Amino acid sequence: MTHRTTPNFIGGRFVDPAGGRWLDNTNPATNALLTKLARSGAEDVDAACQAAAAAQEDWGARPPTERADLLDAVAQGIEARFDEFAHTESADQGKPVALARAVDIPRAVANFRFFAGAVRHDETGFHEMQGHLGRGALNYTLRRPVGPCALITPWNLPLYLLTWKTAPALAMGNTVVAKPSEFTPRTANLLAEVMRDAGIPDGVFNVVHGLGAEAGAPLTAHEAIAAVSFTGGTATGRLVAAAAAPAFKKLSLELGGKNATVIFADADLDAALDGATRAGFANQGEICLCGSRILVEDSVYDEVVAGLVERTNALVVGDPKDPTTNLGALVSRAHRDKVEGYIHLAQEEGGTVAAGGSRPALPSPFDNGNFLRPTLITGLPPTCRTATEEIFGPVVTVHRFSTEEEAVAMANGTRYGLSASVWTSHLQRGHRVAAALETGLVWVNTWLLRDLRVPFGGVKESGVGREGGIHSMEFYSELKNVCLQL
Ligand code: NAD
Ligand code: 6OD
Repeated sequence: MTHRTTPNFIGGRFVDPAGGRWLDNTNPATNALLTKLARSGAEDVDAACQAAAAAQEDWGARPPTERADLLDAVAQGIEARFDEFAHTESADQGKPVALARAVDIPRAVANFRFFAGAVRHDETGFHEMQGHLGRGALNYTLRRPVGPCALITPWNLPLYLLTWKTAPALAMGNTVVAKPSEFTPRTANLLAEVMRDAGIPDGVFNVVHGLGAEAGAPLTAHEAIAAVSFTGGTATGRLVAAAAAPAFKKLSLELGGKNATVIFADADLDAALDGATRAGFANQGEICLCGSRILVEDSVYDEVVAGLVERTNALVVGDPKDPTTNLGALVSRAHRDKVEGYIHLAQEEGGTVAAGGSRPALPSPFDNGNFLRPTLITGLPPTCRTATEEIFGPVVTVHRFSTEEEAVAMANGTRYGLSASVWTSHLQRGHRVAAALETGLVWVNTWLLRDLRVPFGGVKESGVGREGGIHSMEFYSELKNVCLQL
């Protein structure tokens, strides 16, 4: 049987990798071969960067309204192929099609519409200087593109995160070379088709596929690249930062997390239980914002654990195409092995598996997929490895606290600082705890409620910089102040 290939997209054309090498790409739900993926190297990266550099001047000089109209056309193009995008994303990643339909693909559309609107309404600064001896000055600020941007993205929310970077980069007049995750490459190529059909000029959007070390590393280091926006693991982020720093490239890093869900006794417990379960297991727990540590106040601990066990056991794991499925497959066998390793480690560290803990029994062909039941672990010290290292799968630990101070100290007790959610009906406490948490994002009585205008990013080892709204626009542009003596 021959398989379709997933080539690179360079200068407006789909092209095979220069070295003629391909990677097998499989469906996580069955491990059947999906596609042969371009295994690119420095030569392909160079071609993509040259194409981006050649297109930069024209794209950057176009009026923002023209770029915005094209971004709206891209949004429309994704909508026109909505089902194809949703099914492709699910087959690549393992997530339920229903989740791709509800979250990933609508968010990709929203990313283009949002940044089209944002660039149409963009304003820059004006500072009048009162005259000295009657001679004043006017300062006004121009916004200019940065130049070709490298956008490197992970496998958990492939199109969602690729478009979260691509839309503002293009809106601000930059050309792009994207390096999607080698595990989830195909929606990037669908996006390339949509870009081409929408009339995005050749060379403005390029995609190079392949392994991080072979394609991502030369891309980050390429001399034509002026800015690097990376989302992925903290260890990879360190390599990307080291490669970008010597050339003083602009750098945005969105990295790992080990986020706390903090439940106080005064919370609406039904809402908190629903929220904590969703935060723990959405997208198989493969979201950097997932609440993988649930901290519960002493007096309601038993009730909360019972509620969590009931809700966790009720989640359906299996065929991603079945609309009743809550959790699909983990992205790869290796990743499932890693996540299972943490379940074993948790037991060695003294934890008790209160729900899940094993693979589900599924019919063929899903018996060959990378499935794992959603798992709750109790009885672990909050400082142990299972409770402080990023697992990035459907494994959640539950811990008890007795005071607000203890809850905050526990929540802050990891090297990460991406997000948290706090569940309480005490208004003052909600604000107080939100202010004390060492994270870039805090949700109170909700989780993953996103407004695309707000700053998004982490502190500590969860990242550097902010994306979203004006923060993305600032990252993907350079400000130039002009001071005019009157
Ligand atoms: P990863 O770091 O392994 O890979 C991310 C991307 O980087 C991939 O495209 C990969 O090919 C590429 N890459 C790998 N080595 C590289 C190198 N040396 N130079 C340049 N590029 C390289 O991450 P992953 O396993 O795909 O994703 C999971 C991780 O991403 C988790 O840690 C998760 O928390 C994190 N993540 C963070 C956010 C956020 O917004 N903070 C969002 C999603 C995922
Ligand atoms: O919602 C977003 O904008 C965003 N960047 C989410 C990242 C999720 C990480 O897995």
